Amino acid sequence: MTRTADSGIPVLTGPSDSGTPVFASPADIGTYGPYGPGRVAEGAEGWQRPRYPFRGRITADGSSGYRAEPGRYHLWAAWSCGWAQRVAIVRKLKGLEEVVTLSYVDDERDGRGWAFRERRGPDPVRGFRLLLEAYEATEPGYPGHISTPVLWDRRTGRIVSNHSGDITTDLCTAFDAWAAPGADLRPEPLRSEIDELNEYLYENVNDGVYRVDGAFTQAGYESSRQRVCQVLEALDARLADRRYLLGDVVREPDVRLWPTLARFDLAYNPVAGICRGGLRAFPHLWAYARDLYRLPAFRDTSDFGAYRMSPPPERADGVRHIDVDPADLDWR
Ligand SMILES: N[C@@H](CCC(=O)N[C@@H](CS)C(=O)NCC(=O)O)C(=O)O
Repeated sequence: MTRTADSGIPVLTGPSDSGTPVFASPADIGTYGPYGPGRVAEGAEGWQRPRYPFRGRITADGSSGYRAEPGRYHLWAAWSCGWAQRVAIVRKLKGLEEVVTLSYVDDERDGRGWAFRERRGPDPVRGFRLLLEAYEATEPGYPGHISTPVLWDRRTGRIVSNHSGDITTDLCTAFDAWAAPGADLRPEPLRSEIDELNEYLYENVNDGVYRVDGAFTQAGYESSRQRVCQVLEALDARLADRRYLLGDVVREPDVRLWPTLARFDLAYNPVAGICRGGLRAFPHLWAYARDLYRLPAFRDTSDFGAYRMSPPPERADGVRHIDVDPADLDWR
Protein backbone atom coordinates (compact mmCIF):
# COMPACT_ATOMS: atom_id res chain seq x y z
CA MET A 1 0.00 0.00 0.00
CA THR A 2 1.04 3.60 -0.45
CA ARG A 3 0.52 6.65 1.67
CA THR A 4 1.86 10.14 1.13
CA ALA A 5 4.30 11.76 3.53
CA ASP A 6 4.14 15.48 4.35
CA SER A 7 6.62 16.17 1.57
CA GLY A 8 4.30 14.56 -0.98
CA ILE A 9 6.76 11.69 -1.50
CA PRO A 10 4.94 8.37 -1.70
CA VAL A 11 5.92 6.08 1.13
CA LEU A 12 5.35 2.38 0.78
CA THR A 13 4.07 0.91 3.99
CA GLY A 14 3.39 -2.56 5.20
CA PRO A 15 0.58 -4.56 6.70
CA SER A 16 0.95 -3.30 10.25
CA ASP A 17 0.04 0.22 9.06
CA SER A 18 -3.23 -1.01 7.68
CA GLY A 19 -4.32 -3.08 10.65
CA THR A 20 -3.69 -3.73 14.29
CA PRO A 21 0.00 -3.46 15.15
CA VAL A 22 1.66 -6.75 16.02
CA PHE A 23 4.29 -7.22 18.69
CA ALA A 24 6.66 -9.89 19.95
CA SER A 25 5.90 -11.43 23.32
CA PRO A 26 7.94 -9.95 26.21
CA ALA A 27 11.66 -10.77 26.34
CA ASP A 28 11.95 -14.03 28.27
CA ILE A 29 15.42 -15.35 28.90
CA GLY A 30 14.03 -18.24 30.97
CA THR A 31 12.27 -19.60 27.88
CA TYR A 32 14.48 -18.44 25.01
CA GLY A 33 17.87 -18.08 26.70
CA PRO A 34 20.11 -15.06 26.33
CA TYR A 35 20.91 -13.63 22.91
CA GLY A 36 24.30 -14.75 21.68
CA PRO A 37 25.11 -18.44 21.98
CA GLY A 38 25.19 -19.94 18.51
CA ARG A 39 25.18 -16.55 16.87
CA VAL A 40 28.06 -14.55 18.31
CA ALA A 41 31.59 -15.68 17.39
CA GLU A 42 33.53 -16.89 20.40
CA GLY A 43 36.90 -18.41 21.08
CA ALA A 44 38.76 -16.65 18.30
CA GLU A 45 42.16 -15.24 19.16
CA GLY A 46 41.63 -11.81 20.68
CA TRP A 47 38.52 -9.79 20.10
CA GLN A 48 37.12 -10.57 16.66
CA ARG A 49 34.29 -8.44 15.40
CA PRO A 50 31.91 -10.75 13.59
CA ARG A 51 31.59 -10.57 9.82
CA TYR A 52 28.53 -8.75 8.61
CA PRO A 53 27.31 -10.60 5.55
CA PHE A 54 24.91 -8.21 3.85
CA ARG A 55 26.98 -5.61 2.06
CA GLY A 56 24.76 -4.30 -0.76
CA ARG A 57 25.32 -0.66 -1.71
CA ILE A 58 22.90 2.04 -2.81
CA THR A 59 23.99 4.33 -5.61
CA ALA A 60 22.37 7.37 -7.21
CA ASP A 61 22.48 5.75 -10.68
CA GLY A 62 21.51 2.25 -9.55
CA SER A 63 24.72 0.73 -10.94
CA SER A 64 25.15 -1.27 -7.72
CA GLY A 65 21.77 -2.95 -8.15
CA TYR A 66 20.08 -0.68 -5.61
CA ARG A 67 19.07 2.73 -6.92
CA ALA A 68 18.45 5.59 -4.51
CA GLU A 69 14.71 6.25 -4.62
CA PRO A 70 12.39 7.94 -2.13
CA GLY A 71 10.13 5.60 -0.19
CA ARG A 72 11.98 2.47 -1.26
CA TYR A 73 14.23 1.81 1.74
CA HIS A 74 13.70 1.38 5.46
CA LEU A 75 16.13 1.35 8.38
CA TRP A 76 15.75 -0.60 11.59
CA ALA A 77 17.79 0.73 14.48
CA ALA A 78 18.18 0.14 18.22
CA TRP A 79 18.34 3.17 20.51
CA SER A 80 21.19 1.64 22.49
CA CYS A 81 23.26 0.89 19.40
CA GLY A 82 25.98 3.34 18.42
CA TRP A 83 26.37 1.73 14.98
CA ALA A 84 22.70 2.31 14.29
CA GLN A 85 22.82 5.85 15.65
CA ARG A 86 25.48 6.82 13.09
CA VAL A 87 23.03 5.93 10.34
CA ALA A 88 20.18 7.80 12.06
CA ILE A 89 22.31 10.93 12.50
CA VAL A 90 23.34 11.04 8.84
CA ARG A 91 19.75 10.52 7.72
CA LYS A 92 18.69 13.54 9.75
CA LEU A 93 21.67 15.75 8.91
CA LYS A 94 20.91 15.11 5.24
CA GLY A 95 17.21 15.86 5.73
CA LEU A 96 16.20 12.41 4.47
CA GLU A 97 13.58 11.57 7.09
CA GLU A 98 10.80 11.27 4.54
CA VAL A 99 12.97 9.67 1.88
CA VAL A 100 14.38 6.76 3.89
CA THR A 101 12.06 5.65 6.70
CA LEU A 102 13.41 4.51 10.06
CA SER A 103 11.98 2.72 13.08
CA TYR A 104 13.30 1.21 16.28
CA VAL A 105 13.43 -2.24 17.78
CA ASP A 106 12.81 -2.82 21.49
CA ASP A 107 15.68 -2.33 23.93
CA GLU A 108 15.47 -5.81 25.43
CA ARG A 109 16.66 -9.03 23.84
CA ASP A 110 16.38 -12.72 24.58
CA GLY A 111 17.62 -15.63 22.47
CA ARG A 112 15.34 -14.53 19.63
CA GLY A 113 17.36 -11.36 19.13
CA TRP A 114 16.01 -7.87 18.48
CA ALA A 115 12.22 -7.67 18.54
CA PHE A 116 9.38 -5.21 18.01
CA ARG A 117 7.43 -4.39 21.17
CA GLU A 118 5.05 -1.72 22.42
CA ARG A 119 7.73 0.46 24.04
CA ARG A 120 9.48 1.35 20.75
CA GLY A 121 6.64 0.60 18.39
CA PRO A 122 5.72 -2.01 15.80
CA ASP A 123 7.53 -2.82 12.60
CA PRO A 124 5.88 -0.48 10.09
CA VAL A 125 7.18 -2.30 7.02
CA ARG A 126 6.10 -5.91 7.16
CA GLY A 127 4.59 -6.26 10.59
CA PHE A 128 7.52 -8.41 11.72
CA ARG A 129 7.60 -9.37 15.37
CA LEU A 130 11.30 -10.24 15.36
CA LEU A 131 14.11 -8.68 13.36
CA LEU A 132 15.19 -12.24 12.62
CA GLU A 133 12.23 -12.40 10.24
CA ALA A 134 13.89 -9.81 7.99
CA TYR A 135 17.08 -11.87 7.95
CA GLU A 136 15.08 -15.05 7.26
CA ALA A 137 13.20 -13.36 4.41
CA THR A 138 16.57 -12.49 2.86
CA GLU A 139 18.35 -15.77 3.55
CA PRO A 140 16.19 -18.64 4.81
CA GLY A 141 17.94 -20.47 7.65
CA TYR A 142 20.27 -17.51 8.23
CA PRO A 143 22.55 -18.58 11.11
CA GLY A 144 24.46 -15.37 11.84
CA HIS A 145 24.16 -12.17 13.78
CA ILE A 146 20.84 -10.43 14.06
CA SER A 147 22.34 -7.00 14.30
CA THR A 148 21.22 -3.42 13.89
CA PRO A 149 21.33 -1.29 11.83
CA VAL A 150 19.52 -3.03 8.99
CA LEU A 151 18.77 -1.39 5.65
CA TRP A 152 15.77 -3.03 3.98
CA ASP A 153 14.59 -2.77 0.37
CA ARG A 154 10.81 -2.75 0.10
CA ARG A 155 10.98 -3.47 -3.62
CA THR A 156 12.85 -6.76 -3.42
CA GLY A 157 11.76 -7.62 0.13
CA ARG A 158 15.37 -8.17 1.17
CA ILE A 159 18.05 -6.75 3.41
CA VAL A 160 20.43 -4.58 1.40
CA SER A 161 23.00 -4.12 4.15
CA ASN A 162 23.59 -4.60 7.85
CA HIS A 163 26.92 -2.80 7.77
CA SER A 164 26.66 0.63 9.35
CA GLY A 165 29.75 2.08 7.70
CA ASP A 166 28.49 1.34 4.18
CA ILE A 167 24.97 2.53 4.99
CA THR A 168 26.26 5.77 6.49
CA THR A 169 28.43 6.50 3.48
CA ASP A 170 25.64 5.75 1.01
CA LEU A 171 23.20 8.00 2.87
CA CYS A 172 25.86 10.73 2.72
CA THR A 173 26.17 10.55 -1.06
CA ALA A 174 23.53 8.59 -2.98
CA PHE A 175 20.37 10.55 -2.05
CA ASP A 176 21.55 14.06 -2.87
CA ALA A 177 18.61 14.60 -5.25
CA TRP A 178 16.32 14.69 -2.18
CA ALA A 179 18.77 15.88 0.50
CA ALA A 180 18.73 19.21 2.32
CA PRO A 181 20.79 21.75 0.41
CA GLY A 182 24.31 22.24 1.68
CA ALA A 183 24.54 19.15 3.84
CA ASP A 184 27.72 17.74 2.32
CA LEU A 185 29.19 15.24 4.75
CA ARG A 186 31.65 13.76 2.21
CA PRO A 187 32.77 16.50 -0.17
CA GLU A 188 34.64 15.05 -3.13
CA PRO A 189 38.01 16.76 -2.44
CA LEU A 190 38.05 15.50 1.17
CA ARG A 191 37.03 11.90 0.53
CA SER A 192 40.38 10.21 0.96
CA GLU A 193 41.07 12.18 4.14
CA ILE A 194 37.57 11.33 5.41
CA ASP A 195 38.00 7.62 4.65
CA GLU A 196 41.36 7.55 6.38
CA LEU A 197 39.96 9.30 9.44
CA ASN A 198 36.89 7.03 9.51
CA GLU A 199 39.19 4.01 9.50
CA TYR A 200 41.42 5.45 12.23
CA LEU A 201 38.38 6.16 14.41
CA TYR A 202 36.96 2.70 13.80
CA GLU A 203 40.21 0.91 14.67
CA ASN A 204 41.15 3.00 17.67
CA VAL A 205 37.94 4.24 19.22
CA ASN A 206 34.64 2.88 17.91
CA ASP A 207 35.77 -0.72 17.74
CA GLY A 208 38.69 -0.01 20.08
CA VAL A 209 36.43 0.12 23.14
CA TYR A 210 35.06 -3.34 22.31
CA ARG A 211 38.59 -4.69 21.98
CA VAL A 212 39.40 -3.54 25.52
CA ASP A 213 36.35 -5.37 26.83
CA GLY A 214 37.04 -8.48 24.77
CA ALA A 215 40.79 -8.77 25.53
CA PHE A 216 41.47 -12.09 27.16
CA THR A 217 45.03 -11.60 28.37
CA GLN A 218 46.22 -9.01 30.87
CA ALA A 219 48.75 -7.65 28.38
CA GLY A 220 46.13 -7.45 25.62
CA TYR A 221 43.80 -5.57 27.93
CA GLU A 222 46.48 -3.09 29.02
CA SER A 223 47.68 -2.35 25.51
CA SER A 224 44.21 -1.98 24.02
CA ARG A 225 43.05 0.28 26.83
CA GLN A 226 46.15 2.46 26.55
CA ARG A 227 45.65 2.74 22.84
CA VAL A 228 42.09 4.06 23.27
CA CYS A 229 43.22 6.56 25.93
CA GLN A 230 46.13 7.78 23.77
CA VAL A 231 43.89 8.27 20.78
CA LEU A 232 41.32 10.17 22.86
CA GLU A 233 44.21 12.37 23.97
CA ALA A 234 45.29 12.91 20.38
CA LEU A 235 41.72 13.81 19.37
CA ASP A 236 41.52 16.17 22.32
CA ALA A 237 44.66 17.96 21.11
CA ARG A 238 43.33 18.06 17.55
CA LEU A 239 40.13 19.74 18.74
CA ALA A 240 41.98 22.42 20.72
CA ASP A 241 42.02 24.74 17.72
CA ARG A 242 39.10 23.62 15.59
CA ARG A 243 35.41 23.15 16.12
CA TYR A 244 34.96 19.81 14.35
CA LEU A 245 37.42 17.10 13.33
CA LEU A 246 37.93 18.53 9.85
CA GLY A 247 37.40 22.23 10.54
CA ASP A 248 34.30 24.40 10.73
CA VAL A 249 31.80 22.01 9.17
CA VAL A 250 30.39 18.70 10.44
CA ARG A 251 31.64 15.85 8.24
CA GLU A 252 31.17 12.08 8.22
CA PRO A 253 33.99 11.38 10.76
CA ASP A 254 32.22 13.54 13.35
CA VAL A 255 29.20 11.30 12.96
CA ARG A 256 31.37 8.18 13.22
CA LEU A 257 33.03 9.36 16.45
CA TRP A 258 30.14 10.89 18.38
CA PRO A 259 28.02 7.82 19.33
CA THR A 260 31.05 6.27 21.07
CA LEU A 261 31.63 9.47 23.06
CA ALA A 262 27.95 9.61 23.98
CA ARG A 263 28.09 6.07 25.39
CA PHE A 264 31.55 6.29 26.91
CA ASP A 265 30.77 7.16 30.53
CA LEU A 266 27.54 5.17 30.84
CA ALA A 267 28.59 2.02 29.04
CA TYR A 268 32.03 1.44 27.51
CA ASN A 269 34.18 2.90 30.27
CA PRO A 270 32.44 1.25 33.26
CA VAL A 271 32.05 -2.06 31.42
CA ALA A 272 35.55 -2.35 29.99
CA GLY A 273 37.60 -0.17 32.38
CA ILE A 274 39.33 2.12 29.90
CA CYS A 275 40.28 5.60 31.13
CA ARG A 276 40.02 6.95 34.65
CA GLY A 277 38.17 10.24 34.53
CA GLY A 278 36.12 9.36 31.45
CA LEU A 279 35.28 11.81 28.71
CA ARG A 280 35.59 14.86 30.97
CA ALA A 281 39.31 14.11 31.31
CA PHE A 282 39.61 15.32 27.69
CA PRO A 283 38.26 18.89 27.89
CA HIS A 284 38.30 19.79 24.19
CA LEU A 285 36.78 16.47 23.21
CA TRP A 286 34.08 16.86 25.86
CA ALA A 287 33.27 20.41 24.71
CA TYR A 288 33.14 19.17 21.10
CA ALA A 289 30.80 16.31 22.09
CA ARG A 290 28.42 18.74 23.83
CA ASP A 291 28.61 21.13 20.90
CA LEU A 292 27.48 18.37 18.51
CA TYR A 293 24.73 17.35 20.92
CA ARG A 294 23.13 20.78 20.37
CA LEU A 295 22.38 19.77 16.79
CA PRO A 296 18.96 18.10 16.43
CA ALA A 297 20.43 15.27 14.35
CA PHE A 298 22.58 14.21 17.31
CA ARG A 299 20.20 15.15 20.12
CA ASP A 300 17.00 13.69 18.70
CA THR A 301 18.63 10.36 17.86
CA SER A 302 19.98 10.00 21.43
CA ASP A 303 18.37 8.28 24.38
CA PHE A 304 20.90 8.19 27.21
CA GLY A 305 18.48 6.09 29.23
CA ALA A 306 19.17 3.22 26.82
CA TYR A 307 22.99 3.36 27.13
CA ARG A 308 23.68 2.39 30.72
CA MET A 309 25.50 -0.94 31.07
CA SER A 310 27.08 -2.64 34.08
CA PRO A 311 30.38 -4.52 34.11
CA PRO A 312 30.15 -8.29 34.34
CA PRO A 313 30.22 -9.34 38.03
CA GLU A 314 33.19 -11.60 37.35
CA ARG A 315 35.32 -12.15 34.27
CA ALA A 316 35.76 -15.78 33.32
CA ASP A 317 39.16 -15.10 31.73
CA GLY A 318 40.63 -13.73 34.99
CA VAL A 319 41.81 -10.47 33.36
CA ARG A 320 41.76 -7.66 35.93
CA HIS A 321 40.17 -4.47 34.61
CA ILE A 322 40.39 -1.09 36.35
CA ASP A 323 37.21 -0.07 38.18
CA VAL A 324 35.40 2.87 36.65
CA ASP A 325 32.02 4.00 37.96
CA PRO A 326 29.36 4.90 35.43
CA ALA A 327 28.86 8.66 35.12
CA ASP A 328 25.70 10.38 33.96
CA LEU A 329 27.19 13.51 32.37
CA ASP A 330 25.41 16.81 31.99
CA TRP A 331 25.18 17.22 28.21
CA ARG A 332 23.54 20.65 28.25
N1 LIG B 1 29.70 -4.04 12.14
C1 LIG B 1 28.31 -3.83 12.44
C2 LIG B 1 28.11 -3.85 13.94
C3 LIG B 1 26.66 -3.78 14.35
C4 LIG B 1 26.46 -4.25 15.77
O1 LIG B 1 27.40 -4.75 16.44
N2 LIG B 1 25.23 -4.09 16.24
C5 LIG B 1 24.89 -4.59 17.56
C6 LIG B 1 24.05 -3.62 18.35
S1 LIG B 1 25.02 -2.20 18.75
C7 LIG B 1 24.06 -5.83 17.38
O2 LIG B 1 22.96 -5.77 16.88
N3 LIG B 1 24.66 -6.95 17.74
C8 LIG B 1 24.07 -8.24 17.60
C9 LIG B 1 24.99 -9.17 16.85
O3 LIG B 1 26.01 -8.70 16.32
O4 LIG B 1 24.71 -10.35 16.82
C10 LIG B 1 27.93 -2.52 11.87
O5 LIG B 1 28.82 -1.66 11.79
O6 LIG B 1 26.78 -2.34 11.49
